[in-house]
Amino acid sequence: MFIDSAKINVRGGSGGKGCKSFYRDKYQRRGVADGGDGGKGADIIIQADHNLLTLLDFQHHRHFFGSHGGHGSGNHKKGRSAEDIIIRVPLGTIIQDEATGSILRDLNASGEQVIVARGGRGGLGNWHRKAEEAEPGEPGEEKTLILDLKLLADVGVVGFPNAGKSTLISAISNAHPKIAPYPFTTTGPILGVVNSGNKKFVIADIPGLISGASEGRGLGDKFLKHVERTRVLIHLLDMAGFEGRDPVNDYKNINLELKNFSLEVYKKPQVICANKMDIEGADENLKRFKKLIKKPVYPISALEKNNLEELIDAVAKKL
Ligand SMILES: Nc1nc2c(ncn2[C@@H]2O[C@H](COP(=O)(O)OP(=O)(O)OP(=O)(O)O)[C@@H](O)[C@H]2O)c(=O)[nH]1
Ligand SMILES: [Mg+2]
Repeated sequence: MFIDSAKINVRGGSGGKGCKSFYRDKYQRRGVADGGDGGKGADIIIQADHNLLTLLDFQHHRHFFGSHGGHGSGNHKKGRSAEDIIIRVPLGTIIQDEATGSILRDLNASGEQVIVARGGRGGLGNWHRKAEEAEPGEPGEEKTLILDLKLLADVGVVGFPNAGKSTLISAISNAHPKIAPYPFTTTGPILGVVNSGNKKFVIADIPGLISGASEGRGLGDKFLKHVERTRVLIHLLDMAGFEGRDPVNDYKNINLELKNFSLEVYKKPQVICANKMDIEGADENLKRFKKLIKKPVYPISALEKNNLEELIDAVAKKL
């Protein structure tokens, strides 16, 4: 199961209480204030970790409460500071404060950290002249956060269901998504690494799009956000028109859905790829396609692994 968003509740630990205490020996009529300060409460920190791939853990574990700082004690002794809590999330996680809607951070580098809820300051002990009474610790910050994962891939493969996106990804990368002759086989995004000669890039297989995806048809466009941060798109077409579809219309329709989703995605450089060239009739379709669309097209057969090097080269060049 691919979970790409989660909601969590975080609260920093409260600060420890300051201490009220007086030191007195037998010669002193009035004691000397010597109550120490409270320690600081735990911060809640979110850290990006490249070993994680999903936000699945947060389905079960949603509350992260920091422990409070130690209380101060006599003889100027400061309470201990609480240990911070570190929450690990996959690279590419966007953290949003639910109450304000503001994006706290977009974690893109492994190890990058952000404090999402500060622990409270410890209260002052009565040894401070300004604090006649010992103070209580401050409460920690509390927030509800929305975590959203956008995959970080260099290349996204877009196309109609059954165009052969998963077949292509398993032919050129280390990923092996399920392949089947029915639409919407792929129900969540999948990442693969292409490693060919001196060329290396990360490629994302996303579920198929259909006309009306931007209005929620099929699996809708909810997975398209995963291509927002890619740099190049492979626009994969079933050039054989195997299911009675017309590749020229498919090409236009997918572009229309991309445009409805976001202009930025629509404007990304595309490598147009004609798949299923091993099937009869694909050649004629390709001729017609070239005549009408007038853009470079890379003919391949993902199934028979034909011309894949040429495609990888073209993608690497665009990158
Ligand atoms: N003849 C032929 N069949 C292909 C080729 N590429 C894919 N197929 C077949 O097309 C069907 C769909 O392939 P998938 O790779 O699952 O297609 P997809 O685009 O990932 O489909 P969804 O995940 O449903 O969007 C499968 O039966 C594949 O074997 C090709 O180059 N030639
Ligand atoms: Mg697929």
